[in-house]
Amino acid sequence: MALEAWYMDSSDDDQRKPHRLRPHQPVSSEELQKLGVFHWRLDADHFDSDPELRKIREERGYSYMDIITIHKDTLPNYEEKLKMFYEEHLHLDDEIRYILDGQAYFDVRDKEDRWIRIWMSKGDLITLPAGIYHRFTLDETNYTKAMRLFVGEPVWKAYNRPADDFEIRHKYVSSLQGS
Ligand code: KMT
Ligand code: NI
Repeated sequence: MALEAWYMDSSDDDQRKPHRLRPHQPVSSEELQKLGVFHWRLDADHFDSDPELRKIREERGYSYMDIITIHKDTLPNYEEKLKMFYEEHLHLDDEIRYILDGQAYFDVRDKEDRWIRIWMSKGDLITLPAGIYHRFTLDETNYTKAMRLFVGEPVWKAYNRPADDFEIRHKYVSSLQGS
């Protein structure tokens, strides 16, 4: 199953709304792959015994995992964290998220610095490459449960834009050349 993704409008209306450009401009999985964004569709009802997930984790070295429930009643400092997640930022490592329940949006910048909105729902696993500018928001349902995966000991540190001087950012930008 393909992911649903589209270019965003620039209205500063509620971040939880879809913000589809008019006319709608969808973005394909191939285009996302060129940005280094990869996607799998898995069986979230059986994530704890899913051989496909086990294989991905083994092959890619995702030794660490935890589960975060993003909802006002379960997440400490909910409002503050959501605000943080929606600040445009990058990480020095890949960001790997697997939606176990509910839904949410990940926004990533394309090569021309335009926002692409990726709609993630139950069963979607995504990897965002180290150095890509991105942000996260709940949608209008205001709830998601996500598995966070990481290679080794997790580092959640986010660097808000501008963070152009990091080597990983240079590396990421050069990886886009010619693709
Ligand atoms: C990040 O760094 O963008 C996040 O951790 C997003 C929230 S986790 C579903
Ligand atoms: Ni992030």
